[in-house]
Amino acid sequence: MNDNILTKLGISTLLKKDNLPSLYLGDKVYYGTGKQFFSRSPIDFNINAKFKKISNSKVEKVIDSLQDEFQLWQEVPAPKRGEVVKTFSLLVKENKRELAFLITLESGKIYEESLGEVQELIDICDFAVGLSRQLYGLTIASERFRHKMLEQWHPLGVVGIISAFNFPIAVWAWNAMLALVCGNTIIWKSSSQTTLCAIACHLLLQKAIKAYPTLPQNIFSLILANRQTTKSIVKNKNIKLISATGSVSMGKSISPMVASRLGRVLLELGGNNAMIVTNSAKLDLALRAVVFSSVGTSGQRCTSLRRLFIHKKIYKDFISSLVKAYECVNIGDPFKRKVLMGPLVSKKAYKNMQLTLKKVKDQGGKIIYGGERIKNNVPSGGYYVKPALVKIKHSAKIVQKETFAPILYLIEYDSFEEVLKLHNSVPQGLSSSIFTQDLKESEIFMSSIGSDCGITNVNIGTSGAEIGGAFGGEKDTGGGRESGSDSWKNYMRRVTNTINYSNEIPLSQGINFEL
Ligand code: UN1
Repeated sequence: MNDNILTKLGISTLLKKDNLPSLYLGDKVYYGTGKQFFSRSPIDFNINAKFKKISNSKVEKVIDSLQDEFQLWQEVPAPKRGEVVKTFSLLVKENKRELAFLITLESGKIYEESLGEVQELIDICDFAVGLSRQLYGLTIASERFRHKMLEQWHPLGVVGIISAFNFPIAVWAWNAMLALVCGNTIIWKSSSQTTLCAIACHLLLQKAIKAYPTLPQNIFSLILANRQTTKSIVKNKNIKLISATGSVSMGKSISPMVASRLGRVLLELGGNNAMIVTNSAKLDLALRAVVFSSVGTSGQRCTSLRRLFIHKKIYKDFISSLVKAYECVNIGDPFKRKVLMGPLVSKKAYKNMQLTLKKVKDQGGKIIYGGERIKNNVPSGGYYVKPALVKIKHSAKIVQKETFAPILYLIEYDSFEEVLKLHNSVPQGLSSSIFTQDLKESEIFMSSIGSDCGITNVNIGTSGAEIGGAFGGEKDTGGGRESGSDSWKNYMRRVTNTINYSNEIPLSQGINFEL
């Protein structure tokens, strides 16, 4: 590991006997004393960081103090809160390469994509800074004489953010930067795979708030924890909103816990994203979009392309171009220039991929390219695979499932009506795309009778969304929306006010209630 980078980011000074703190609140750090856990780099399986489990009582205390600090932070004017985000963003810009290094080291995504991820964080900061002057409500016409109705948006309280390994800092920032300008305090449970990324961001954020010594200082905390500790966070009544990114099963397990205490959840769960390549599509563009969407981040984005519907007139030719393109994908050390695909995140991810490919065969599918592990010309220890192309019937059970790996199902279609039905027939509903030059097809695809996903693209791939739009999806994807548009409303509570400036006290609905 590059020690200079850890020193520059202030992480080295925290290392105590090979142990890093598991809990952070503002400037304070707490070392765990329980079971030890490690994070390993997917590149070569070397250990990056070691931690010990922190006690639940410590975590509860931190949440209590976030609750106290919230009382102060909510009163700081929103544009002032935005200034803290602006300062943080400048610090991130200064450390862009260092943060990208940590992302690649801990997630295994290629360095170029990691730079893109840091940029995504910077972009959402810009968005949040602008937003800090635009937290507006409506005024509503009252039915009563000389009455006024209006809506205000107030801060919520402590917000809990659970983030995944594949976007260790950008997806956290989608939530955290909005939650902060909205006046909330934050507890962040980062993926235990990407702990150094999380510590680095926490320390930069801490540096940013320190630049404003008169403002409350302990408004964000970070916890590096296992499942047990996560549960205790999710169940804590002081946390007003839990925003979680991860698998469908994770969402299904935490959602009832939050519901049982009538808290709020914002879920961004799995996708089973599809693209339709019609016979009018510009095939060279479609091909490039398919490759980035299916192979980018080693097929480990929630927006990764998993199902590809190809019109029967172009099916054969398109597939042979696709195989050729896949053959050109350089797989290996994600730090190396020209490498387009790094390793899978873990042995478990590799095993899942192989299990899925076995099921593919059992269910009548045929692997026409890739799927196997590569051991030559790649760092030893990591799980490097060739991305797989699979011919299979859409009715095969395995196609309904999201496997977080580079496996692309190829399905031939004939009629547009038929393909739309197939497209929507899976349990998940995150991202979708169509390549067509036919206006009617693209309009239908985007309409209410078209794709049932939260993200519906025309002539671009399924992955790589910009921060300006609301991000999220329907059905098993969880229904949450994060990032742009009016997603900020998730992090605030709405208040309806009715004001009487008349000399009477009329009741609504014309009710007469004279004494
Ligand atoms: C994710 O994989 O959880 O749209 C998020 C994209 C990225 C974000 C992915 N901007 O692919």
